[in-house]
Amino acid sequence: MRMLIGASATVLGGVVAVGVVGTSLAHSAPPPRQLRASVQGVASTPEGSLPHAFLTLQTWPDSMAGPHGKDGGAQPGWVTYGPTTNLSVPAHSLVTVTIQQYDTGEKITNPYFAQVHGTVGNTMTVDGKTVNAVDPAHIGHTFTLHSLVTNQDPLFVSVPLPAVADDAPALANGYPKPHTVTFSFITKGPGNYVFQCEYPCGDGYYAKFGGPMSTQTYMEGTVTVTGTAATAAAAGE
Ligand SMILES: [Cu+2]
Repeated sequence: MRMLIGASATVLGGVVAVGVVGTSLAHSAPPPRQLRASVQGVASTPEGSLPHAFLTLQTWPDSMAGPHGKDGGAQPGWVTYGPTTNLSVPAHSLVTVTIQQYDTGEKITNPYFAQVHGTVGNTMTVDGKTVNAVDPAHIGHTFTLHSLVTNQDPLFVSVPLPAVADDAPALANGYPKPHTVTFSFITKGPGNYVFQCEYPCGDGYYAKFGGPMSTQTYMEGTVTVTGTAATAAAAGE
């Protein structure tokens, strides 16, 4: 969203068909290193006592931070997830995700994605406050995790990441103070899943769903649910 919004955005905003869950995923080489959720003890959950795994991610307004290298790699102007989009979490576990959201934003096309879905309690926290939705007029990105069409256990989690104010001052790292979003979800069996952003943040591309929105390692990535709760707990991960 750091790139300027063109006049076309106003025109497109009202007419763009949304709901790109299931979109084909473009690939960009090479694949980044994998970030494995770290298991720290057990948590009591609505589904009983489960291993508790933690992940921390960021959403950046450009690619100068994150997985693409200090120079931003091939597309330094593209928005991106970080520190990688290749994620691994244990099966049959409670996974708590923290996302530091550094980007500005605007109105989300599909207000469904301004709501929290699929987390424990269908809530998340934003800067410490528990909510089940955020203002659809100020969305930076979403974290939307879903299954592919396979016979593995279904998993769907979607949380909105509120926009940072346009006039928020930059800190020493060149970025504004982020919003911190946390949420937890419970994994089922092992499988291969994908996540992507459902806020059209691909400025300069068709319907703003191209470019970083349709390229893995930017606004799309993979989530591998691995092993069983027993092995994850035994390994102390
Ligand atoms: Cu996005």
